[in-house]
Amino acid sequence: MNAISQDQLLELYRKMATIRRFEDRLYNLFLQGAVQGTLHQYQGQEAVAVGVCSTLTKSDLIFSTHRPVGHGIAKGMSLKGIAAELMGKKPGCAGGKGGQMHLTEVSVGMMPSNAIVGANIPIATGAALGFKLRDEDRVAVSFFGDGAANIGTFHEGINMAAVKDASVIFICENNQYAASTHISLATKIENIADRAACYGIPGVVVDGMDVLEVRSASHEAVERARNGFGPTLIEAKTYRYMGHSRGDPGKYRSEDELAGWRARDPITQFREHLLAEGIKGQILDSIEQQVEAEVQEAVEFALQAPEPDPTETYTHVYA
Ligand SMILES: Cc1ncc(C[n+]2csc(CCOP(=O)(O)OP(=O)(O)O)c2C)c(N)n1
Ligand SMILES: [Mg+2]
Repeated sequence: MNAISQDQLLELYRKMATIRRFEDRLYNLFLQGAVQGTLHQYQGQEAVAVGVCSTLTKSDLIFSTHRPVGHGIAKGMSLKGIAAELMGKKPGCAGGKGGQMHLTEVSVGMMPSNAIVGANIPIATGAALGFKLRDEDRVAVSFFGDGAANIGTFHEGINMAAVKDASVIFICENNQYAASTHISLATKIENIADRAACYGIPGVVVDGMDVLEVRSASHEAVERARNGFGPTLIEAKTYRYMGHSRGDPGKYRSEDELAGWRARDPITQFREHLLAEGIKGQILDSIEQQVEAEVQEAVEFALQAPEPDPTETYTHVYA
């Protein structure tokens, strides 16, 4: 892919650091009772959202899941809007009525995230078919998990996109588990990306802990899609550090397994890469301080924000 500037490298670092810091903070806020509902956290998977979204423009659309915070931040959502949404507050991105699984900011291309596993795959395909009909130079990205790859919509959505050469990129974040079920109990093949062959499209496996590798594969897929050659299925091998949702202590996996993945942490690894490239540690430290301040500001904003007005209970309800 084309060369990457130092500013772009630092932006990848900033985005990954923001997701990590924000998610860690949300965990504490949840324990303090400030977050409404549950939390599905993204720590460990940052390189996937950031690598992919760094290859998109603002007008490209992403379709996320029950684990959308990292995707939203990577696509440019306001931290204040996310924080307030998770706390059920009025200035939240969905008016405080959607909660953690329903993040959206259409103006930056973050379509409403969908908690029904696999559901966004045909929806992203539909969006891309819409771009084609309107002759728009845009791509749609569907993020989904390894569990979603065994849902019928995976087959229907990808097959339709392939047949129509729709400008959509399918990103399977294989974090090894669907809730407590290890992938080996649900999927007989080694690589989900191999299924791409059934649809006649490219399938690529990437190291989901390496932001530059994800970015490079995504760049190629986006170029292909923009030039009318249709979809690509990218499988990013990754890991979630936290339990599936906040009530899950993750007893179904070993400490050793977790430690092995943490040793390949996407942010630590990338920091080492940047230092080796000659970028000064102070620059990275100062980015982390800025990130900390930005997260703090968003959290304070959300804590102090008003709750939705009870008279709005039935607005945005369609029946
Ligand atoms: C159709 C459907 N079935 C079951 C669920 C309950 N559920 C929520 S998340 C999840 C696991 C999803 O695993 P995966 O697709 O690998 O995503 P991950 O949680 O690992 O990000 C399940 C079974 C659901 N939300 N939707
Ligand atoms: Mg999974």
